[in-house]
Amino acid sequence: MRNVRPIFLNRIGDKEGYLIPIENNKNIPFAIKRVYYIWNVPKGEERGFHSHKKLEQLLICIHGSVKVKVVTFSEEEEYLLDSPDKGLYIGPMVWREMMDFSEESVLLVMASELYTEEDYIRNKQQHLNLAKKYFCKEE
Ligand code: T46
Repeated sequence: MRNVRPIFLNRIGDKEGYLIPIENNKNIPFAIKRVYYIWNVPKGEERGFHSHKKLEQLLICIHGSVKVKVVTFSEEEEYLLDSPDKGLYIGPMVWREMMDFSEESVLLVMASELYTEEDYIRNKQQHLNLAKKYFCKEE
């Protein structure tokens, strides 16, 4: 799917435990300007419901699991993030919804830009219109 791809993060270590380094423009396709994490999400709660005009992000569920639904305008996919070595890259103009947070899950997100509400599209119809223009221009 355009602007979305799973990224497998190589773990280092064995019996002594694991370590995963994340390096700008090396195993992820952007430079990190911001990191945040989401946890303590009550059972049944859903988050997201927006897209971003420019922002690129990498999502990793470092504890527990979460489902992420992603939508451009013509394509829709669902990913299960259930391991610290499974990353999900989400680029611009992709609607995302996060659901089925397991108890005690922690979703870690690395972002290419500082936070600004101006980059958000929080209306689904507006997203679909803008995403159609964005992806059709690319073809
Ligand atoms: C995304 C998914 C995966 C800040 O003040 N700074 C920040 O860096 C962020 C991310 C949020 N906020 C504020 C904005 C809202 O008042 O925190 C509040 C909750 O944010 P939001 O409702 O956007 O959270 P989610 O979980 O729906 O979405 C977040 C990110 O905003 C979004 O970019 O892709 O996680």
